[in-house]
Amino acid sequence: MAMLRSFLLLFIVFSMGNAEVNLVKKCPYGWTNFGVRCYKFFSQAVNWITAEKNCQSLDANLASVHSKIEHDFLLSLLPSSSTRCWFGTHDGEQEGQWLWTDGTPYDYTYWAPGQPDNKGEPITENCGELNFENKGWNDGSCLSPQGYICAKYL
Ligand SMILES: [Ca+2]
Ligand SMILES: [Ca+2]
Repeated sequence: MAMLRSFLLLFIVFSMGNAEVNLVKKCPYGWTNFGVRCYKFFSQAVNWITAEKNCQSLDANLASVHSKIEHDFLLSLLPSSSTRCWFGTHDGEQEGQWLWTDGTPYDYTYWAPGQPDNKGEPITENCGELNFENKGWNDGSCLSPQGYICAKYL
């Protein structure tokens, strides 16, 4: 009986331990939590595909956006109100078909007025840029160097 009680006690202690681990799931140092994901702005200016690859090397993707609240949260990570940066949308597969690199549904947009315009010759614009003229998203030339925001799940 005493042994059974010890086992029971051990079981309870271990269960509580696990529950605690789940509760204290935190973002890595330097990343900011929002909802179920962690976000970080990187100031190193690189082209869009390098930005996505850099995110992937950190077990992340360029950030996707699914609501105005999330969009405003991303802006709050930028060092200044005029900073523009790469995030996770592109229409490089098929013109006008915008996707998120993290594979989440394309259920929200916040394009700046007149964007996306796929402008620029001979290079067209296929990569998502955040905070264009403080007005919203822009499709920019994927080759231009910019900072970027990565996102990963908790
Ligand atoms: Ca395009
Ligand atoms: Ca554009």
